[in-house]
Amino acid sequence: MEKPYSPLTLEPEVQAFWQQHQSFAANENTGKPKFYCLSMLPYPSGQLHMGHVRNYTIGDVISRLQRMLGKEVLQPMGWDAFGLPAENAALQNKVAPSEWTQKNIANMRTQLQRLGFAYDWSREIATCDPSYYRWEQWLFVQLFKQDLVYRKEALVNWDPVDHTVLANEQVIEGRGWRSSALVEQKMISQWFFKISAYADELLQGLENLPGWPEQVRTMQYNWIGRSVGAEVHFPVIDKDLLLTVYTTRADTLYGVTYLSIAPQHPLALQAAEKNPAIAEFIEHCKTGNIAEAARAKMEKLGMPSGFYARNPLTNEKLPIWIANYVVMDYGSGAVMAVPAHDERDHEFAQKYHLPMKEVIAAKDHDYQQSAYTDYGAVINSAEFDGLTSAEAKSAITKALEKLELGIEKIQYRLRDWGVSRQRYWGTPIPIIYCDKCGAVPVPEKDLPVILPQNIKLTAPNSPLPQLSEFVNVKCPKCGGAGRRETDTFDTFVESSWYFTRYTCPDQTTQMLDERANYWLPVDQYIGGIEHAVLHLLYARFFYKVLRDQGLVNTSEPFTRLLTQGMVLKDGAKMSKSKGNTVDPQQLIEQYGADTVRLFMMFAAPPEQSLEWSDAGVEGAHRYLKRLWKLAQTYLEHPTTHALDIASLNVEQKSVWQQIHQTIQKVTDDYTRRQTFNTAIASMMELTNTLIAFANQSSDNDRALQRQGLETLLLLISPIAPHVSHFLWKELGHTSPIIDAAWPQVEPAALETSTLTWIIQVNGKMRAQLTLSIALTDAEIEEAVLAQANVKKFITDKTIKKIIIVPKKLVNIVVI
Ligand code: ANZ
Ligand code: ZN
Repeated sequence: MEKPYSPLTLEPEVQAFWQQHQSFAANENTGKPKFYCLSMLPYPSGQLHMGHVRNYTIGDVISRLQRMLGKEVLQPMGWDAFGLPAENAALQNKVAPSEWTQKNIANMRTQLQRLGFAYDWSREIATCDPSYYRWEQWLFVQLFKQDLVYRKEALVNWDPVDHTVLANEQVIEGRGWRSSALVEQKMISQWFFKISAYADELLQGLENLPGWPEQVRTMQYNWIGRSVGAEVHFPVIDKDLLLTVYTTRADTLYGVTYLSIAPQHPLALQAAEKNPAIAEFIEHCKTGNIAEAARAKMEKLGMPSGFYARNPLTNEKLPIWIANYVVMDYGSGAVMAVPAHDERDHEFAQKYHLPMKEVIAAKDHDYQQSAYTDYGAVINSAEFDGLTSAEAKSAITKALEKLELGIEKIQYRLRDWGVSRQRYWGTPIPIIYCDKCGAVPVPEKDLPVILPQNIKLTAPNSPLPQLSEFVNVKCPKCGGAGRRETDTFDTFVESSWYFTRYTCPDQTTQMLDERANYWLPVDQYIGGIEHAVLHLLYARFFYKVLRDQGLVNTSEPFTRLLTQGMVLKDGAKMSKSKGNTVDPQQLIEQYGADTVRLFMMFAAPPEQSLEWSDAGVEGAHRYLKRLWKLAQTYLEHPTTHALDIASLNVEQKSVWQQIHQTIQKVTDDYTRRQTFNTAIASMMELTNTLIAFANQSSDNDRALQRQGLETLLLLISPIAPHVSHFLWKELGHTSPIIDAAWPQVEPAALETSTLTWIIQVNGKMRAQLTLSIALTDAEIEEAVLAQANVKKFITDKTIKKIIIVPKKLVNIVVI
């Protein structure tokens, strides 16, 4: 009786074997080349979703493949465990965030283990663990000493009803998510990482990342947003004061018709002192989301400040407006407005009936209708007329420099990274405030600053400021009364360096040790495209910071990046909010992990979106059953006979050839192309061939059958590791398939069995002849001389010599 394929009993057995043998513990001392394969760590929401399953299956396939290719592989897993959902759940379910998080981690760990991912679980990290975040606090203190972190006032979203700061995602259409109150912008003191100090290097480094998708590099390039422009100083009339603007279009200086400043600009605040209407307007500008994307869509609003300035070159008198579209934290918070050539200025000027002046020639363009934003020939600009935009930019900047009223300036869109969050569930910022000493970093010996645990949240704001035993501490410098910082870090801080800590998670005396330099950089990183900018940029920044602290000795953390596509159902992204999710757990319980993994890899190439299909899952399952049956059929009459290649007949030879063609194709698809779906398709074809060939009975037939079956198991084992482990053992192997070497192509098998020769007589082609490759030179000559057309040209002639150009051509020289 044939054994049925029962993944639900087989898979846990295989997993127990791996666990018992610590099969995936990574070791620094094997002498093998290393391969660090990393998937982005999940937020422990409680349940894995299909997006996770896809991401982690891709990573696992690559890891297992690299192991078989002879590498020592590190594939770790951990938890991005701080963050807002734990606080929301705590409020709703009256359970401490720590408890909720730990429970979710336990649940998701079980799910990952049930999928058979080859993680080194001994290196698991949870970012909410003090043994992890203490090193983040330690690094912050080092950076504090080196002036790479600083404190300044910055805007936050403030909910005036709940009396709490809101994250951008908690502001829904300008209102607080719980209170529905109109959100206000509030200035509070916050901590910043000086990422701008690395802007140029972050930009340059993008050139050296050929293993990254072009799209991601472009997004980072734009995000860093290097622009070369000029600072221009406009003398303010009746004041001993210059209003400085930043412009990328110095060529349009003669087209400036007004100036606009941000509502938070010092000049605006000055105007407000004497004018209640202005004060009210500035107050009004404080509502709404602080997020730049949300603000860009807002209606343009403005008010004249009552101040005027002069154009530094023309002396023209220009009104200074306060405008909501000017942001305080870019450039100098002031803009020289050129409505004829800038869209925002155009919209504003139309609304407030401000003049427009055309200074770039545009054919067939009505600048009253819309701004002409292209470059061109300069007009209406005195001695600069006729220059191109590029020429005018530099000529006008030079003229300004002479007057000391302007200077060329490089500006980055990238802002310093504000990391203070007024939330409970995060890493405490290790700072103590003292009236005498100011902000004092917590001494290293007092780290970690542990977040108070088991706090039940009763209100949406952080309980930390109310915890007097947490807040009231001595100043580390003077011993006087101090107050602990009660803000916590943005959770992006934890995810900016977690991948370095996997290399030495048990290290208790330093952040990283020499193992970091053994494993890093990550050879292959896999994650969602939604992290193209923030996470991947912050991680690159942190890595350079770690390098400059002497903790790692390379400059880029991720050599190769794969951004997996979305999982769709009926064309829409699978998501809870759309109610179109498929639960991975349920599928595993029905079909087993191998089926789910195979479906994921077969349905689409990893970078493309994957359309969910129940039929596709069924198909994957059916394939594994066919593979199973093929093995069982072979096992009815197994053999130890070695394949005798010399005696293969035509049919056997073609099977042998297909086995090796499949190895070649699958290897290329797995490694170079990373198209696992086409690899699987060719394995399926080979399976069909072997099934058709299954009932042969000679020793050589069965030896060939065995080679085919073993090859299939090896090739599919990174994708379906359980069934291949099981069958490999049934075939009689004593060491597990994970330790087997990747199959090698036999070049002889790829050679076709015949060759087509060109036959010449005295250098003229007279025939083509297809012959077996097994023929000797003498046999080839014999066959050539017997060919009818050749015969015609050599009768009555004397053969002087016969030249054989191997595998190509035979030339008969006659006289
Ligand atoms: C005059 C001008 C004329 C501009 C024109 C554009 C087109 P990038 O390229 O992103 O660096 N700007 C400067 N500071 C600003 C602020 N704080 N808030 C809002 N806008 C600001 O953008 C630089 C351009 O953005 C600058 O060049 C300035 O407008 C505006 F035909 O100056 B421009
Ligand atoms: Zn002090």
